[in-house]
Amino acid sequence: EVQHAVPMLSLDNAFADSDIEAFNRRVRERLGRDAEAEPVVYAAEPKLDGLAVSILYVAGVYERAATRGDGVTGEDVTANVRTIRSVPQRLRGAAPAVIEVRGEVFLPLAGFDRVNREAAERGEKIYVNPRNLAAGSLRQLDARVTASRPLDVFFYSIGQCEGSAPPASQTELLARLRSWGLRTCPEIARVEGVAGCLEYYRKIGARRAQLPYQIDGVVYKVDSRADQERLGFVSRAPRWAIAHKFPADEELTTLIG
Ligand code: I6G
Repeated sequence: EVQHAVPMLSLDNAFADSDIEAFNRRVRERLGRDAEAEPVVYAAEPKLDGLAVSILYVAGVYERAATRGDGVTGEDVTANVRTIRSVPQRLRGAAPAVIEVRGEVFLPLAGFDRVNREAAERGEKIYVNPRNLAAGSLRQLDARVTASRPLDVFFYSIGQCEGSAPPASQTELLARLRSWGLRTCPEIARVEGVAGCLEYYRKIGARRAQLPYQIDGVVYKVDSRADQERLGFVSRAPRWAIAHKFPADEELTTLIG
């Protein structure tokens, strides 16, 4: 077990456009920003269907990795996450003395197909979806099995941070993560107001089937960290972010018997 020094929160979910309109209205009211002339700027990115992890670097060196668990206590997955090729053993440049970076571990679709094909050839059980395979891979007792799975990771936030002032916005945070050699999602965009959020949702939704990984929605975060701090949190979710989910996939099937 690992106690998270800074809790790993969850996000509130939204399904309808009207939920996003209500979210944006609450944000504007709390920030006292009523004027249409001054839309709230959001950082938008796809919500990957993977597993949230938190990785601790001390003096820039990989120290420990944990799953989200219940947000307060996670599971130690240090040996397994170390085998993911896009997780650096050492951060580039001037990393803070202590930094916890958080993101989503996932299995790209091409890797999922390959692992399942090989499992089928050996007569082993196949996995229902990439998320299950990613979760199973992180829980392996033998890290060599994890290493054989083509896992990847995109980072999107930080937890504990000592020895450096936090960035002034989500956009700057993502740029800083990249400067340390950590991968972020290439689809990230800065959008304005509810119209910008909904346009982003439609564009990503239209490309969903072509993306090389599974996503189940998009996330909008108030970009300014000062505004995030003014908005704060309710129970275990930030008031300054929301997950806009896609409807569940539907397929037709023929009933044979
Ligand atoms: O579950 C999440 C998925 C994606 C997140 C998240 C995210 O950002 C792109 N960000 C935060 C701050 C949290 N959960 C709590």
